[in-house]
Amino acid sequence: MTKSEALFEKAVRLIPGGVNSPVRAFGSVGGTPRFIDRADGVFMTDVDGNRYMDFIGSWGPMILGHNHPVIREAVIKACENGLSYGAATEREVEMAELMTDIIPTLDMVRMVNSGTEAVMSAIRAARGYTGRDKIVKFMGCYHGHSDALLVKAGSGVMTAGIPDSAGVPKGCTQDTLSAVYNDLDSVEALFAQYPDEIAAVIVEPVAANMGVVPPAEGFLEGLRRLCTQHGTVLIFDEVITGFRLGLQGAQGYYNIDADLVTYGKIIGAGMPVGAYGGKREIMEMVSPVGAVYQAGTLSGNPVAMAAGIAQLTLLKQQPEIYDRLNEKSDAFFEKIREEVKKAGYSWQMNHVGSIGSLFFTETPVTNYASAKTSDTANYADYFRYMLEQGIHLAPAQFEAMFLSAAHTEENLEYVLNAVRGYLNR
Ligand code: HOZ
Repeated sequence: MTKSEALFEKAVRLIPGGVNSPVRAFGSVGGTPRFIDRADGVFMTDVDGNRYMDFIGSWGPMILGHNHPVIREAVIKACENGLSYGAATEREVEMAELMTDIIPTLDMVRMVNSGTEAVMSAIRAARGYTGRDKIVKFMGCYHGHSDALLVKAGSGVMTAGIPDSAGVPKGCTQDTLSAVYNDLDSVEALFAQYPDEIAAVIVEPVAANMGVVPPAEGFLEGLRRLCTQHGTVLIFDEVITGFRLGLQGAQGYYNIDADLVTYGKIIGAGMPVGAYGGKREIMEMVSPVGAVYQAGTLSGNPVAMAAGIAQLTLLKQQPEIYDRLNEKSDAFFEKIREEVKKAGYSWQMNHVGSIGSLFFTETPVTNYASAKTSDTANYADYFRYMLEQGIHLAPAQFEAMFLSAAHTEENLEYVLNAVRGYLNR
């Protein structure tokens, strides 16, 4: 028995499913999750000493690779001054200044501890601002595990095939309306049905929790137009795309301004951090200025801020990192597409910037319904093959593959060879 197997056996007795987040359990791909001991650059090493080239990247934040020396040093230095005060710090102001400088639509920003928290707080702010209750979300988009958003959600919920989570009272989701991603008509229909009732439309500008699904041309522009027309707050959930598609995230990449934006782990360089921010008149609804209550002892934690500031500063100083990363990723994903085609398959390779997903379906994947046509057993087979080659992909079809600035051409060539190997077995 390997150490990972022994740990998993023990873990399932102590932790639901043996994991602290469902997707880690390998439930849809089979086998035992690898218990990771350490990570450096593009490699993760498990407790048995096996090394894997990592394409999870902690679900996004490791855009510079694991254990980056600048971030590590910033964290160690911050730890020397204590771990948490529950009081205001200079670093929080520095972080807010950094983010609002980089992102033109952020007049103000509030730190929280995760993407889930960021989203539920942004929605509360939008509801407080508009005095309306209803929100529109898109099927297959995932905005964390808060009650109101677990309606036809992506990520682990989609992998588990659960349309709505148990334990969520009906009252919590009665104001959550579902639309079809990339289908403006479905959004227009909801506005027609509930004129003057919709507080917010929340969207992952690039859906990355039903696998990667890019926005169709005009989709995000259409959402912007409809929200402006109806006095509705447009929320971009940039937990995955923020500081990943470019310094200004999807807003910059697609040149669309949202009213509120939510961020997650990438702004903490992997530490538990999230944030929401946007227009001053909405953010000034948040307490202690306004009547929308939201709080947190660990929000703006000094160590987490040190990590995030180090990562964002580095990215701000070297924006060319994004050009190189996006170019390299584009070429890599296109080569996978070519290999798949050459091998005689019609599978779909979706990608934007440094995130991508291979879907095992002939149907173009543009929304929740088409993503679900992917043969997940085939994905599981592919995942296991790649793991045997020392390549750690996301252990579920409906997640993204994340590339980082640390992945070299040589690393990617190794992966392409493995893909070829899989296709020609
Ligand atoms: N899709 C999730 C990240 N956005 C996967 C990570 C998790 O749930 O643990």
